[in-house]
Amino acid sequence: MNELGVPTCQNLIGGEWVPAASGEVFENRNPADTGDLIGYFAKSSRTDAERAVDAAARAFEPWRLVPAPKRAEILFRAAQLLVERKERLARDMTREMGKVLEEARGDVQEAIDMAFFMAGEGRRQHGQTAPSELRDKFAMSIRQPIGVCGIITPWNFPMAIPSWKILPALVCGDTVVLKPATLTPLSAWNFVKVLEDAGLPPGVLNLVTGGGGDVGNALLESPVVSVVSFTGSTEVGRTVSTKAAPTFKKVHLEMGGKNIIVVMDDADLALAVDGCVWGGFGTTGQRCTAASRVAVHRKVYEAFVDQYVRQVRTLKVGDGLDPSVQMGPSVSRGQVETVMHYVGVGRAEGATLACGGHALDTGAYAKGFFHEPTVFTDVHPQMRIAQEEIFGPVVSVMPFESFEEAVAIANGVEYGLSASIYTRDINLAFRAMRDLHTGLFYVNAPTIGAEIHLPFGGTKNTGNGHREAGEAALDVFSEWKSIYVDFSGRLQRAQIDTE
Ligand code: UN1
Repeated sequence: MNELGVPTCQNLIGGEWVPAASGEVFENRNPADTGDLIGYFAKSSRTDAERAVDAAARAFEPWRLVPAPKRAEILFRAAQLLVERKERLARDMTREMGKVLEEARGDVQEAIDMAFFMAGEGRRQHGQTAPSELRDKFAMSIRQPIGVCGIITPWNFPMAIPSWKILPALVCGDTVVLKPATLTPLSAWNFVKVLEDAGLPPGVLNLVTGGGGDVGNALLESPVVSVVSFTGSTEVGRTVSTKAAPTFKKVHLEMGGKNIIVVMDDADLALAVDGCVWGGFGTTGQRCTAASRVAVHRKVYEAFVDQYVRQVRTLKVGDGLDPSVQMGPSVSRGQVETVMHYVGVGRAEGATLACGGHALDTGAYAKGFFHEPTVFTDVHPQMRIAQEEIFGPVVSVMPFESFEEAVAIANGVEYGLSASIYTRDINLAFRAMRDLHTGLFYVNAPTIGAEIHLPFGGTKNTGNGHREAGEAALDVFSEWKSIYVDFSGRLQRAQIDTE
């Protein structure tokens, strides 16, 4: 804490809170008011990352031998501490990331849910037993921990996403080095502190704050790190994949989205409008799952657009700590500039700017990264605003004539995270469930709001085949071992001896 009450938050390496080896720090500022300096964080380098990897490697042997139900007891305690600290952690999150307080509480709640769920896995982590093809022989499979996990997390869910990755790793018996997004180190720090206070042994979880170029690369290139789990853009994901390839580590990637809500002509229109507003502008559109595309049946297109735009115009933009505000700032200047850039692209492509379209930078907005909620209508599915992930408060609305055309539009992007249909026709709903090429699908609900106990992830350029959350997360953080026990007392040869 300096004389102005601004704290300095350090790395956690091998159970010690330490500054960066270089002694350097970076600032964390509030995106709603850049005059608000939240704290200084360790600006780490490769040296710090390597020390953290060493600490995690040393902690692995004793940790993997702790019985899983005992490891889980620490997770249960962490869940309880998160419940106790929820309000403070949510306020810290809104202050550093900008999402409205109600949503920041939801983000902490997601970490709480994951802590209880993964603690439960301490007494499950079920394997299989199977009959052997030979007499007097037993066959089974068990999950084994893998080793050191390098975890690289984004700023949009600054506590939920670290929890999705760290908690399954810990319950599986792995040790962790966490590199959180440079824009949101405080929520990561708060989460790591909870786990330390819950009694995690030194070195089992290490925190190294700083840039991806230094810290991230050290994790990706380290031969000691066995698993890398990354959430972020498809572009960075490709680099992660390439850098991790020479050491054959397991790589779990969770990347971009261009999610769609399909509104059929028989939909409950008011319900669909509510869903599209929440799906498109919740978290200021900064969710991988955001409904950045809306396709509407021509028969109800005009009525939908009219109600949708009217409702979007009423959204109150401002500081997420103000309870009357519905949409906070973008997380950074770079992010709001991306939004402004795409508004220009949409105009140039000939889409109709139905509302919004401007950055907000006067009066109460002057010191933050605010932008109006923006809707483009009459968008063609091939336009860049309908193809590329913007990660901001911009939604593209497109008309279609038939269900088949809607499916083609929905699938006609490089991403495959989430999709939704609003319809009362059960047959269409089931066809859409089957035919839309995404990892998440909703009926009569928006594309956001996945719950933690089902697999989370996407197809195509959204992911690389893995899933996080739910039991599926265990597959990322553990390895199968198949075990055969022959109790016949004689040599039996599989595939050869038939008696
Ligand atoms: C993300 O945007 O990266 O399903 C995660 C949802 C949230 C998680 C989003 N539970 O929208």
